[in-house]
Parts: sequence; structure tokens; C-alpha cells
Amino acid sequence: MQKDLDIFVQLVNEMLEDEVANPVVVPIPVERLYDEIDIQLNDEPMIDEDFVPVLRKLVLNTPKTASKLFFNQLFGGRNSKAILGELLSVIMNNSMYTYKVGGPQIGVEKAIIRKISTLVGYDADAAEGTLAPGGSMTNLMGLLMARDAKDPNAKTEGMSMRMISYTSAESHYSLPKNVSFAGMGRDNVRFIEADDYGRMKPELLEKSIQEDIEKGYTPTFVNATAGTTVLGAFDPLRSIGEICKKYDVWFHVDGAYCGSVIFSDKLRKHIDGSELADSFTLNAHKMLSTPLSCSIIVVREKKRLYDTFANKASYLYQTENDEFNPGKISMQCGRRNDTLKLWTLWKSVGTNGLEDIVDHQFDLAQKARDYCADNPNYTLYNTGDSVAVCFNYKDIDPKVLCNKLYDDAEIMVGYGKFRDQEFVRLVTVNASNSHEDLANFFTKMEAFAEVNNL
Ligand code: ABU
Repeated sequence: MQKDLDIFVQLVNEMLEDEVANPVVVPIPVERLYDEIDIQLNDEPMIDEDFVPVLRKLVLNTPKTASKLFFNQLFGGRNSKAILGELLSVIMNNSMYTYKVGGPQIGVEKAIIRKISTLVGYDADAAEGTLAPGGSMTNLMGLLMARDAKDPNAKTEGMSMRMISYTSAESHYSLPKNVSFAGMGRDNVRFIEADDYGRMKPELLEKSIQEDIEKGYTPTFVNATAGTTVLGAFDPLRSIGEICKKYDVWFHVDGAYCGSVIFSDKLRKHIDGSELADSFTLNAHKMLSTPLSCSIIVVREKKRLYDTFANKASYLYQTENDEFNPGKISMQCGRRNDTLKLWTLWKSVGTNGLEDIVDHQFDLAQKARDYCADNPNYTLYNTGDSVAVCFNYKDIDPKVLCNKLYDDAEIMVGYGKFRDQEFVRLVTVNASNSHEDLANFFTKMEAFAEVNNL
């Protein structure tokens, strides 16, 4: 073990050093990947003297998602206290189904679930929650509970009614996928038009629900988004929640991206009405800076989790207190410890520190938007509180710009689309970035466009 730990420390140090000198990796074309790095598996063992250089090459050629020039996806950065927890959870290697096997780690998870439930606006004694490997999965859990709440026989006898789900046209792709997994049929998803800011129009949601009722269908699940994937927009939760209550439809909030505004006094207004939600997800690996993955779902009534996910297994549940046997409310059997990294971070910075992390990202985005707004070479496509900055520079095709920045190992940033308009989507979720780092992004990108005659 010690020898491999030494290799680990050595490689991490090399990687961190390299990341400063080369913040963006030169991409290896896919067709050359297996020629450039000895990835393929062999029958014969490899001694460390041969193996470590291969491992080093693999590590150093992997995209650097924590560098100051990574703005490509909805995660990034590196928080050392969170990493400390993550590394310990790997070494301890508990599975989070029972108290017998997870011990105090289960208590850590439950403490986090209680606190998040309270911040969402739930009664923590009535609420419950768990984790799954990513927002798509926690959203699926919300959907499955909605299906079973509407028809408890669905899980034993299969579907006997046409259950309809509703989501904004700007929401994450997991919803239609999950609907098919749940046996509810992709054709039974209604994509509700969003307004000019990318927020679901509640009046169109209500109209769509009424139309389905008239057709004899069963409105079952409404997915509202706190932080849409491209624009980072917030659906109006209170209005949507009231409609759900009126028509007895499960109200889920996909806050995977920006649900972490629950920590911010200044920004919580964007999820006003969250307490009306039946279920609420948030990904700490997005705005809270933990390593992937840390996706949490909290549910207003704990019974809902048990109704859908409870299971029996005498070989597993060998202690009495099921409250501390979270396998009973999980989609998984073996489940890695995804909460310790959030706990080590939370303990060390306090709830106020998490608020600072969240606020800082919005602040970075606002400064970047101000820069674009003040510069005639830029066109901005989103305004207001959002950790996405959607813009075009001069009349450069955003696809061409982003792809060339990537190919030339300059900057990792992606593009997105709202309605028919395509643009660069700069995401400011790396909380260790400073205003200077954002300024550097623009300087570098402008110089690159100039030099390359874009
Ligand atoms: N849920 C992650 C979405 C990926 C992205 O747009 O960055």
C-alpha cells in the first residue's frame, strides 16, 4: 500500500505542477489515442518501473478540469478539504446501505440530508433524502416516486394509465430518458415553452395539464429547473408548485446545477416556493466544489422514498434501526460514500463558507456579463443571476471559436443554444477562480481570435 501511496503523491504533485504550466491539455485525436498511450490490456504483468511512466502519461494527457482555463461544463475547480474527504472515503471503502457497514458515515450522510432539507424549507423530521450517482439519477428517483404516488399498483402490475410528465423546453435531457426508464413512455412528456429568459411559462403548464385531463390522461410529474443547463435560468417555483397542488401532480425541482442557492441569503429568492416541492435535487459537485459525484435528493415526506425504494434482504439488514439503514431508500445496493467530501468541506468552512462559495460564482458571472455588456464586440444572450455567461464575440461562429480553442489547447469552453441562437457558454462554477482569472479568459480569447484571423 505504502508504495502505491508514494506513487500517488508523486503523480499528484507532478500533475499539479504541470497544470500551472499547461492549464489546457493538448488533445490526442481519438484515432491516435491507443497508439500514443499504452492503454490496451496485456496478459503479462507490468512492473512499476514500466507501469508508472504509462500512468503518468495517462494522467498528464487527461483534460484538466480544475485548471483556471476550464469553463466547459457545469463542474470544475478543486477544493482541497472536499478532496480530503473524498480520498478518505475511497480508502475506507464503506458501502452506504447499512449502519453495520457504514457506521458513523451514515450519520454524516443523515446530518447533511437534515440540513439540506431544512434549507429547502422542509420539516426535517418529516423529510428524508439520499444520494445517487448524478443528477440524472436523483431526478429519476423523483420521477419514480411520482409514478408510485399516483398509482401504487404501477410497481407491481405495471402501467395502467397514461401518466404525463411536464418539463420546460430548456430543461435537462434526463427527463425524457428517465420517463422511458420508468415505463411511462417518452411520448408522454410535455415540453412547456420557456419565456425570453429561459423560464418555464406557468400559464402554459396549467393549460397543458388541463388539456391532458380533458383527454383522460393522468398528469403525474412536473419537473421544474433551478438553473437550466444552458442559460442557468430559474423556473418560477412558487407558481409551478401551486399549479401542482391544484391538480395533485408531483412537484420535483431539478436543482442539480443551481439548487445550491439554498445556501445564499442573497440568491435564495430564485427558488422561492421550494418548500412546495415534493422532491428537490442538488449536485454539490456543481456549485459546491466537491469532486464528482455528489448528487443529493431530499423528499418532503420520507414515506415516499420507502414506498418506492424499500427492499428486504436478510443477508444485508442485520441491525434494527432502519432509519440508519439507507439501503432501504436507495435505488442502488452497493453505494459509495459520496457525502464525506461534502461534510469535510462543510465542517471546515461552515454554512457561511458555502454561502460565500455560491455567491462568488454568481459574482464572477455578473462581472463577466458586465464586461461583455460594456464592449461593443460582444453580444450577450442572458442577463440576471446565472452562473452561465452566454455571449458571442464579434461575428465569430461559436462552434468554430470553441473548437479551435480546444484543438489548440488554449481554453476549454463550450457552446450552447437557446431557441435558434447559438453562443459561447462560459460557466463560472470554479469557485477558486478570481476576477483576474475571468479577465484573463477574455484577454486570451480575444488575442486568439485576432492571431487566428477568426
Ligand atoms: N448535467 C450536466 C450537463 C452538462 C453540461 O451542459 O455541461
